Formats: sequence, C-alpha cells, structure tokens
Amino acid sequence: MLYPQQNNYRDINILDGIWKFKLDPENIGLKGNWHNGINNSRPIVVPSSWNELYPDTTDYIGVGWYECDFFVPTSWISNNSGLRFSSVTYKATVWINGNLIGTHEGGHLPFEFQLDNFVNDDKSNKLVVRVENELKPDRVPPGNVEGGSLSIFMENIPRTNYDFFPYAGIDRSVYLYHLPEFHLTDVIVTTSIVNDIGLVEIIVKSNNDETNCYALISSDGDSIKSSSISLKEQNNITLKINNPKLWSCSDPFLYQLTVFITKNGKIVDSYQLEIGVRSIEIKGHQILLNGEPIELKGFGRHEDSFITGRGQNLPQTIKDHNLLKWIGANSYRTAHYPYSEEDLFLADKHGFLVVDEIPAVGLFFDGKEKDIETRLDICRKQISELINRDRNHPSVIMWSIANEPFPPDLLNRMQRMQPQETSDNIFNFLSEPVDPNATKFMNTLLTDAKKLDNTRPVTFAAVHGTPIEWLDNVDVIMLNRYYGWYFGGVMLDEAVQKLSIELDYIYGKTKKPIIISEFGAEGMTGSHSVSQELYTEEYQLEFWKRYLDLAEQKDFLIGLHAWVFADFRTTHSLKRISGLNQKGAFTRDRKPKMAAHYLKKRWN
Ligand code: GCB
Repeated sequence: MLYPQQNNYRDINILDGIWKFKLDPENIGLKGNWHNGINNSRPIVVPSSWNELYPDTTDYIGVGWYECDFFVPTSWISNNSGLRFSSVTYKATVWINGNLIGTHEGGHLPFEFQLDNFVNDDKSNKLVVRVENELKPDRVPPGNVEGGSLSIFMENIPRTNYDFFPYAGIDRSVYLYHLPEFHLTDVIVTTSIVNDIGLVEIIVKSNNDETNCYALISSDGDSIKSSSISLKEQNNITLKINNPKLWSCSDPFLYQLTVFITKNGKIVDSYQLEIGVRSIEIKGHQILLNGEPIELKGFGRHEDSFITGRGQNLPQTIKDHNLLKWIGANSYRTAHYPYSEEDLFLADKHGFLVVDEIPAVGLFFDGKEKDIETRLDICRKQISELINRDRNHPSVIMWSIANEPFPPDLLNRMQRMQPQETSDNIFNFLSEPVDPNATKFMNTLLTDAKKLDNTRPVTFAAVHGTPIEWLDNVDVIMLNRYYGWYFGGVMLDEAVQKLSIELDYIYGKTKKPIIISEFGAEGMTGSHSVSQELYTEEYQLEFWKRYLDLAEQKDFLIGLHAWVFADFRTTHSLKRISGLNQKGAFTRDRKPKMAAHYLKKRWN
C-alpha cells in the first residue's frame, strides 16, 4: 500500500484536526444508530490516543465513537478516491453518510477503503468511526488472558499480556486521496550491488495493464531513465547505476526514484520515492551491510508521549531521532509494533538500521485452540501488511515477527534462569523439543515473512528460556536478557557470568549472529546510592556497563539494543512505580539519565 502523495496527478486531503467523540461504555451505539451521527459529543484530536485527554477516558477500555464532516472536490472521480487510516487501535468500523464501508482489526498499520459511490459531490459527508479496544485473548496483542503469562511477574491493570499501556483511538493521520483514472497501485523496490554497479529492481503494479511505464532515478542533477515497458508484457524494470553512492549509517545517501505511467504516449500518473542503494546479507556470524560487517548499537523504543499517548507526535519523533544521534546509536527496534511511516522516512535519512516488528507481543500457546488459530491468522495478516507498507525503506534491515512469544511451561523454564541455578549443563533443557504446535506457529510466521520478502533476514525477540528449535529458523538471533534484574537482581557478577555461559551455549548450537535485543534495569531519576542498589541511576549505569563489557568479548554478538530508549507509560502494577516503566536512558520527557551520558561515551 503506497504512502499517500500529492503531485500533478494525485491529490490528498488530510482530515486531521478536531473531531466529535463519544464513549459508549454500555455498547448501545450500534443499536442506537450512532453511525448516522453522534449526539452530545465532546471534542477530540485526530490523531491522538483518547486516554490522556479526559479523566474518564484514562483507563477506559471499550467503545468510542468518532465523527467528522468532509467535502470531496468536484474534480475528484469518486471511484478513484479513497479513505486511508494510517492506524486505528484496536478495531475500526467505518461508515460514510450512514453506509458501512468496512472494518479493520489491529493497530499500528494502515488500511484503506474506496469511496466509490458513498460520497456526495454537492454537499458535505459524514464520516463516523466506531473504535473498540477490548483486551481479549484471541487478539494480537492479547489481553485478559486467564492466569496471564505476564502475571508470573506482576498483576497488572488493565490486564494486558504485555508491558505497555493499551492506548486506543484513531492514533495516526486520516487521508482522503484521489488518483488519476489510470494509476499505479504499487511500487516495490529492491537494490543490490554487483561489481560496482547498483542494481535497482522495480516491480510496478497498475490498475490497468493497457498502460506503459518507465522509471527515472536522479541525484544531484544527474538522472538515469529506463526504457518504457508495456505493463501487459512485463511489470519489472531494472535500472543500473555505475559506481553508486551507497546508503550506509555514516552516509545515508538517497536517490530520487520516480515511476511514470503513460497512456497513448501521455503521462497519466507518477509516484516518487527516495531509495537507498544497499545490500544486506548474513555471512557466518555477521550481518553485512554493503559487504561490510555491522554492529548494531541502539535501543528498543516506544511510541509514547504525554497527552498524545501513542498518537502520532511528529515533533517528538524528530526529537527522539536527534537524541539517538546524540547518544551515538545507529539502530533501533520498533518494539513492540510498527511505528509511524514518518518515523521510517526519518530513519532512511538519518541512516538508522531498523528492526521492524509486528504487534505480536505477549503471544502464548496454551489456552483455547480456537484462540491460538485466530491469533495466528491475525499475525499472518499483520506480517503481510507490515511488509507491504515498509519494504521500500533502506533503513529496514530485518523483520521481527514477534516479541517474546512465551514457550509452554514458561515459569519452570524461567526458574532455571536464576544465576543461583548452577547445576552442570544448565542450559541443556533449551535443546529439548517443546509442543510441536507452538513450534509450527512460530515457523509459519517466519516462513511467511521470508516468502513475502526474501531480501531481508527474519527474526524475533526471544524471552529467557526460549527453546533452540524456535531459533533454528531465524536468520539472526535476538535475545531479551535480564540477568541482573529479574534474574538475580543486584548479583551482577553472577548474572553476567550466567549470561556469558548462555550466549556461548546458544551460539554453539546455532552458529548464527546474536543481538541482545533488550537488557536493562529500572533507573529512577534522582535515585542515587554509593553501593549497588536496585532502582538507582548508578545501578542502571553499572548494569549496562557490564553487558557492554561482555559484548566486547564475544565476536558473534553483533548488536546491543538497550531497553529502553525512554521511560514509558505502562499498566498499573506494584512493579511499575507511577505507572511507568523506568528503564529508559532518557526520562519520559526526554532528559538524559546518568546512564545516557555513559552510553554516549561508549558509543561515540
Ligand atoms: C521485556 C519485554 C518488554 C518489557 C521489558 C521490561 O522482556 O519485552 O516489553 O517492557 O521486558 O522492562 O520488563
């Protein structure tokens, strides 16, 4: 799905602004025909999460209704016009002028509907959206899980199966767009480098194959143009750039690519994107960018801010990218869901290496079989939506198909992870097979991602105790590790020793590159101590220092993503003081903690 664009042939109208809003705690709106218009509404901002705006919406789980009016310019032909939501969390049902036009399940990913004959040419139109964010075990991410996997660590409210606040609403921009009669429906770009030649392969899809197509790549006044192809005969174009300027972290050079559609020799549509010429491959225990080994330094992040919640907050996105540069990071993971498209455009420009993740956090494999099947279907849909959205970004180097899927028998496995557990062959149990259905679930997702895009490695972030057989099908291993916090807090010497043994064990079994995709300790700003004390800024710094020191001794460890970039809002629980996860290098309002200054020294 192409990002909406305005040019000589295409038009957009962004519907962001103040909309009408009403909660529906009794769920009476459907029967009460609220889809024709809502009464007694109050104002809300689109995009934003509804939670931080009113006292009664803060912890609200349920249904909320949105409404706005819009006009469609008379020059727009309605069957080439569409309505695009960049993200609605969690489930959206959409009506225009009282007519149902569609539904979409799952946050953080875009969806669109054709306007067809739903809109009036001569008067305003009413758009109504019912948003529902119930926490259910058969959703992704899941919530209200009986004996919830997260409750092993903490009883939390609202009852998510994951550690962040379930913000809800129309949380990214809403677009009306208009396309010309003959138009591009997709452009897929892959690049490679062969003997100093940059190969740019473009697959073009159009709504009409009685059209022709050509592509132009330009930079600094130079351009390369392809010959024109008939889309009836082929849909792929290859352009060659001699001695290309490659995209890299230190020099994220972007070329302008424009794809044109012509009909009877006349241009009828075009689409522009910025592309980076680069290659990514795995060789032995290394990830190679343009043939050179890379090391990932950075964080897992969250889209989380005061007042807007998880709603799109572009000033904060810019600020976060600047702080990532300031601290010397070159990489981040979109923990635990796809970030805004604008975030990735900036990553392309800034040269960040992004691990792009679907919202599959808190997956578990016990409970009702039907729920497991439903979750699998949703995950598969999310992988396809994510790859279709993000595949043209040079910054995206890997797909992550889940964060911490919980192996069956999690509690028992975790107990063996305590540093005090020192029996011989302590990690042998990781090589024992687990429930084959769970393994099949994981392999289905990994295979899907590979099939949709065979140019990028696939991975997932593995919790303590993840069986080796789940790691067999990833290209790069990502491990979330908390030795020295949840496992042997304060006992940093023993913790790092156990981590070291485990890393050697896993590498020995798999021979794949390993990234520690999470490691961190809570550091409450202003909490200090001369001795090693949990929750102090000193302990947080020391924790990260020990992991960085260990990483220097293991050449198969090719990346460290500290958890987490900034403090973020999570559910209420005894372990989350003030409703915050405080493992951030920065506070929630982006002030550096002691450990941020330390990481800056190490990473620069
Ligand atoms: C994890 C999770 C992450 C949590 C983090 C923590 O393993 O992947 O979502 O926020 O631990 O701080 O406990």
